Amino acid sequence: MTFSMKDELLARLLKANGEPISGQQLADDFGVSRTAVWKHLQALQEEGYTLETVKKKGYVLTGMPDRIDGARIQTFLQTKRLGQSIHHFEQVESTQVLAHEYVRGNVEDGTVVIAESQTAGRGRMLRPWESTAGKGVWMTVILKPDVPPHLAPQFTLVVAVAVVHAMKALYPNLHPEIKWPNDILINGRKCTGILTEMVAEADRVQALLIGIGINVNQQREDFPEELHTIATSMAEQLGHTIDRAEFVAKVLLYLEHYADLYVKNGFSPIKALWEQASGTIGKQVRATTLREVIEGKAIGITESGVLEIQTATGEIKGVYSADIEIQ
Ligand code: BT5
Repeated sequence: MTFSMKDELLARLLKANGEPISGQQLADDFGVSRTAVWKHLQALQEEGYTLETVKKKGYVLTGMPDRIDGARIQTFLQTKRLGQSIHHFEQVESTQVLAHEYVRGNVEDGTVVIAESQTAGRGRMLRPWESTAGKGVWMTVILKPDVPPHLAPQFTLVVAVAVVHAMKALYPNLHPEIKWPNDILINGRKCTGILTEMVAEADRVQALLIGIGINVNQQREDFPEELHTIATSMAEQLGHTIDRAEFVAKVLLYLEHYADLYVKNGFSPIKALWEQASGTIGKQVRATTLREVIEGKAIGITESGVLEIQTATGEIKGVYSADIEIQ
């Protein structure tokens, strides 16, 4: 674990579950002075955590801000690698940009960069990604799988399967569907976008930077006008807000599981799960690629994740990258 002292202290207070812990105890456990403990507790209070002092017994955590910092995620985390190092920020330009810097600094596999808000969140082809403060999951997961670069696009499909399964595991009433290749829709509206970027050598992936943007607790009025008819959030669909930290931990759990499954057993098991969760297969679609527009029925994906569309003439066309409209 590479968490800051403040995060570790917070994790400790969270785990105490309302039981007071003395300042001396904390100082001894962390091998620092009581003054140092006190300073970190002050910093936590400045971030919106509330602490009570129980006479002669110590500190109790009585309230938390709605944040997805490392310590809060850690209390729910069940992974071996993913999220063992979390870099949390109040506001960033884009977690993708920052993740590229971390990759240059050679961080460990599974490192997560996560922010409460992004000022220049981005989608594919540098399209803007709306990242309302404190309402979503805006994160980049750095993976270092031992695979050749041409397999990178398949990870987008692995991630989509993982997010759908995490949503269903915690909220069985949600019915998310994957729209090829990188969107998750609920009731026909976009709730999640995935952006897979890569740093690679000729024959080997050095790192995948998996950008995941999930609308979690926004209400209708939180979305800008232009997204009103196309976007939705989990809370809007469920009718109540959810604990973002718990949900992030679940996404990381499923992502670790399916990424490992993919590296070990190849694309077949993912393909089957993807097809089960897909809202694209069997539908009439219109695919806009950089070169052409293809209309027809989406009939499946290939072993390498390419979408197959059967046109009116019966011809089957493979689409590697496109924007899809479901008709
Ligand atoms: C995507 O692109 O869907 C990938 C989005 C990835 C965002 C994450 S957040 C963490 C990480 N850091 C980043 O800077 N990015 C990643 P694309 O398929 O190109 O879709 C972009 C389109 O989705 C936009 O043109 C809008 O129409 C729409 N859109 C923008 N923000 C949205 C939102 N919050 N919810 C739903 N739709 C949105």
